[in-house]
Amino acid sequence: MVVANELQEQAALNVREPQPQVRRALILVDIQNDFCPGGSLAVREGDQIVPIVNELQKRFDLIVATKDWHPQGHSSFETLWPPHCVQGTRGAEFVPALDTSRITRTFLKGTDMEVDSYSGFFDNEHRRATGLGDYLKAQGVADVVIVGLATDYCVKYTALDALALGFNTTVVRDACRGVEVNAGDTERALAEMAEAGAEIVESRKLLEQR
Ligand code: VGL
Ligand code: ZN
Repeated sequence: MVVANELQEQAALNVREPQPQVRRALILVDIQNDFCPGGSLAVREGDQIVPIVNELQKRFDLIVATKDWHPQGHSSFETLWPPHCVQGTRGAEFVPALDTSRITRTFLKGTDMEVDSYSGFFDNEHRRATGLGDYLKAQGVADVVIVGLATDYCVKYTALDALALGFNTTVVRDACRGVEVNAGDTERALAEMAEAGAEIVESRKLLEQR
């Protein structure tokens, strides 16, 4: 039968389709002006990760980024945080020193007025996906390496969701900094990520590999 033959041919073609080669991705979490010294929600030494992140990027074939991207008057500004990363403002832009030339996709989060989004994958109520998970899976990614701001919020929740989605997850400790609303939050966040299955490494370990 013509139709069946066509289906078989189609199936055979699909089998021969090249699989995506990229297996490992670097995720840059919220490396934005407002999270760096001088910004409205400044993370101490937030800017110091940038040279390390730029060096790490050279070791990756696939680099993606997230941006905290809030509408004006976002609900989190009334409760937890000062206004920050408002869409279209300078504070929401990537830090100028960050090499952005090889970022293939940027995923925006925190765009819903009422629901915040710390993770780069889902909002805090896990109602909406940003598309990051599907994108990485479509690229054949199995391993993710996470860097950025802030260790105790967006890096942490991005790492926990990455693990839940089945990615082998590494967090580069010295390529992240925490907000430390309470002293010790950063260390506790690292312990929590490790407990959930993330590997916590120093950048040196990745930069030494050839
Ligand atoms: C973040 C607090 C509020 C972060 C974002 O990127 O870690 N923290 N919005
Ligand atoms: Zn935010």
